[in-house]
Amino acid sequence: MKHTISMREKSAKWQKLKSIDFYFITDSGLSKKGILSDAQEAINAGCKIIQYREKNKSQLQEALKLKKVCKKNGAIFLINDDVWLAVAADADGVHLGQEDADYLVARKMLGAKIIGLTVHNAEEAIEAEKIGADYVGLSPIFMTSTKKDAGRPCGISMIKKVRKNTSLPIVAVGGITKQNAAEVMQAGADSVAAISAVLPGNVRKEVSDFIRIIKNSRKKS
Ligand code: TZP
Ligand code: MG
Repeated sequence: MKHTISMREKSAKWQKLKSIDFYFITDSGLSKKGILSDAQEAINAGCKIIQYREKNKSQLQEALKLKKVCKKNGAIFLINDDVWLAVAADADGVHLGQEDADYLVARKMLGAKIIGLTVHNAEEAIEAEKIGADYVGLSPIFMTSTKKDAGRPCGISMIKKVRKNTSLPIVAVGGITKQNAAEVMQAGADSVAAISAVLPGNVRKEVSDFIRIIKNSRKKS
């Protein structure tokens, strides 16, 4: 059953998250020029959201520098996993996996800031909407070697299923490339995130290509 649009969904936050096109996630391991440069290049290409994801080494000083890059350019700045770091850096929000911080505790700490949740199926997406998450990161869509514990690929069919069951913005993640991005969007994703497909290449060019593909696929659907 397709969800009807509620007042909440029409909020500025919802609309902003629905229209972000390409969602950039930092990865210092794959980066050639460093994550600050990567984020700036992604933003220069038109990216409107940056997630700081540095497993085991998230640092306040680096987060603050990244936030400065985002704020200067009007991009949303999120932090992966670490709610305390998000509070300390006054980020725009966090992205949490199913096994990360408790959602309700995070919501208490972050108030109206953005909380995105990783989901793997329609049931988790329905629950994410029920508890008040702002978007879902559906993953992994395809095989990925970037996140070792990403689990089994859920495929294009799961994007369609999740789309039918939630009106939350859907960010598709995991194994996304310029070759499959249009199909992913047409299946019902609102945006895509890709790491290995943009790093360590020419970030500005790769992100710009993705955004063009995403915008074109929106026109067709
Ligand atoms: N979350 C689920 S899969 C993934 C993350 C961060 C890794 C995506 O990397 P890639 O290289 O785009 O498959
Ligand atoms: Mg996590």
